[in-house]
Amino acid sequence: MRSLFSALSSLTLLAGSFAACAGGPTPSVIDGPITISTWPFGRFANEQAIEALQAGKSRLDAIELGIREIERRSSDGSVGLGGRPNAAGYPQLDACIMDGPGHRAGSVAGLEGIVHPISAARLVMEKTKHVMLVGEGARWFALEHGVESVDVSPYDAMKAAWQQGHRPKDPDTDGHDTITLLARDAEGHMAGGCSTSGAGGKLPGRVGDSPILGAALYVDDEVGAAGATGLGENVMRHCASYLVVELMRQGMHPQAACEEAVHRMAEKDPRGYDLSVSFIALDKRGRYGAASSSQRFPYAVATPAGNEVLRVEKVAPR
Ligand code: SD4
Repeated sequence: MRSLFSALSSLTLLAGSFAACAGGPTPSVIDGPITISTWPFGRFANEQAIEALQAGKSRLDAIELGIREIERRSSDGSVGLGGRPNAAGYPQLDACIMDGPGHRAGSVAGLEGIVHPISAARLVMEKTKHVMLVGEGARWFALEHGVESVDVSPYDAMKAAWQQGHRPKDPDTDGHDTITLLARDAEGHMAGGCSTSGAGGKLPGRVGDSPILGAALYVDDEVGAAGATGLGENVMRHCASYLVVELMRQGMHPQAACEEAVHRMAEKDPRGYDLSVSFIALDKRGRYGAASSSQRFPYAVATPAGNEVLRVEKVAPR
């Protein structure tokens, strides 16, 4: 039984990689766990997540463990405390998590000095009657619940210097690389999460798309899940992940839904396709896809049979 599943999963991954290279849709997928995540480093998140699902852990554990791995590595430069600092020189982190069954969600924004924002977001979902906490309140809540933290007193000096006009000369407003991770468990239920230090050089207090449900992440247990990475200001104005999921609800393959979302956004925006947004999507049947407005976009897909980085070319204007 297991070997049949593995064989079919391999075929699925092979087909997926062919389809992603060719820009065409992936075929139907058999039952079983599958995870998909943004950027090449997403494979490290997938590794943790798929292992967790195979070990019988919950889909939320899989999402949290997968994203914690990227927050822990903090090496790609825009997730976790090692991520890109804001214009005042210190990191403010955003994260969210969403579970298909029960349509539950939790989110944190502008979080300072917390090592694992995704864990704080999950705690908001599971321990409060709220969906989103921001800034000092979010930090206090995370500390109260024992989420690993660092001293933020050095941030005060940075904030003070910034208020006095000593600003970093060249904020990196272009740098970004958020982790968004989507999963379907062996029972066919969906979950997702997202974590970032946000766009480099953002103004202190700026909140991007990553902690906003419907923007950088949306999960509907009847349909599937979608997530985003890229310039949050563009993603959030279009409720883009919600749009991708709704397009899948109307019958579109995840690949087609991601591409259609890019077209819709570009056709409304004076900047056209120069939006710096990328999407991943996974439907209830295990089919997946990705699309990007303005660059070749790598993403990672894993099943128990394998974990690989696929690439899609940027969407061509229609
Ligand atoms: C933001 N969407 O804060 C995030 C950044 C990002 O890939 O996704 N980078 O705008």
